[in-house]
Amino acid sequence: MIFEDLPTTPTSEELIDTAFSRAARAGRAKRGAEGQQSMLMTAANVLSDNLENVVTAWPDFDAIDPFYYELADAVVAGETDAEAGVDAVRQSLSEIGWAGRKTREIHQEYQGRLRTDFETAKKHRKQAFARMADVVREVEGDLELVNEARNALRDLPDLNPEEPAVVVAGYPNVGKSSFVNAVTRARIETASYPFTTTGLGVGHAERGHVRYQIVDTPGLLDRPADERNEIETQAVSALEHLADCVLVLVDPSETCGYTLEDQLELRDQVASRFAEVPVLTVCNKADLSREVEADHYMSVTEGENVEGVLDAAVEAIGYEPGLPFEE
Ligand SMILES: Nc1nc2c(ncn2[C@@H]2O[C@H](COP(=O)(O)OP(=O)(O)O)[C@@H](O)[C@H]2O)c(=O)[nH]1
Ligand SMILES: [Mg+2]
Repeated sequence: MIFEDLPTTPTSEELIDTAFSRAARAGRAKRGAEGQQSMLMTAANVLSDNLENVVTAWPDFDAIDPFYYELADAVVAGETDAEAGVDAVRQSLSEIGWAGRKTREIHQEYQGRLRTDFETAKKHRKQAFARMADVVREVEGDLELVNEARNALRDLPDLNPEEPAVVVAGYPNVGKSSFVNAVTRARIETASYPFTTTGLGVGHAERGHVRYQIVDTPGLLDRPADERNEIETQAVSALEHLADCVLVLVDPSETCGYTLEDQLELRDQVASRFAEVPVLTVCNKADLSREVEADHYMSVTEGENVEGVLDAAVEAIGYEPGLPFEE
């Protein structure tokens, strides 16, 4: 996960405290005006280095996989007050970069004025510190936003745009989670995405030495598009980049609590949204009813054709290991 290793972002006050206390220590090692010069240089270096480190810790948003881009956009918009997720982070990073350069400029501007007697040097050094502190406080909100974004992004579950992915859609209670559980031997990693109340479930299954991600989508692809809020819609955009095949589960017994008509309408919506990849209609609860035209029929609870449905998804993806994988 490209956002996993983002370091904590310091606050303005933390940066200022660290810089000025390190400066005070450096200043004590020398006498007179030289001590003041040393303080100025130390404070400027600590501030500009730390501010620049915040910026360089982030990946280049223009270069990352579109899946991560959309995901970050949805997560950040959901977690912070910023309306445009990634744009807000970029804007803040650019402000923080500006602050880093500005502290260097202040250093340059003042260093000549400190080559004088102690009292004058001290006066100018204090002025320089006050200006540096102002600059850092000016980006206080930006540092906070970047830190919130970092906290939201670092705990995302292990979804990998490079690995083939089967996305499971369908109304609540049609058997999505039961299916994902049945085909993924390993435990499901359920991570609370900020944009779903229940969290996306991610499991893995292996076929022909290839690992497939099987993604359960409660809160996203379990309801009509017009009932999704803006952030959920963005999250669905991320899923579009991730999915290599979509299984839409329908329950013709309607014991899920939704009419078959509504379920098929959702299926049609999903099919047009995920137009680039195969979308298979899977009748689940075939032990109760098979009254629907579907690509495949299964019963998860009866263990009927469950692996067959996964095989069909794998075949539809047609992934060839060793060849560069097209989305
Ligand atoms: N009769 C029958 N019940 C099923 C089948 N698959 C799942 N269920 C039941 O349907 C309910 C909802 O399943 P769940 O996997 O939580 O659905 P989800 O909301 O789509 O994730 C549970 O009580 C399951 O035991 C099936 O093939 N046949
Ligand atoms: Mg479920």
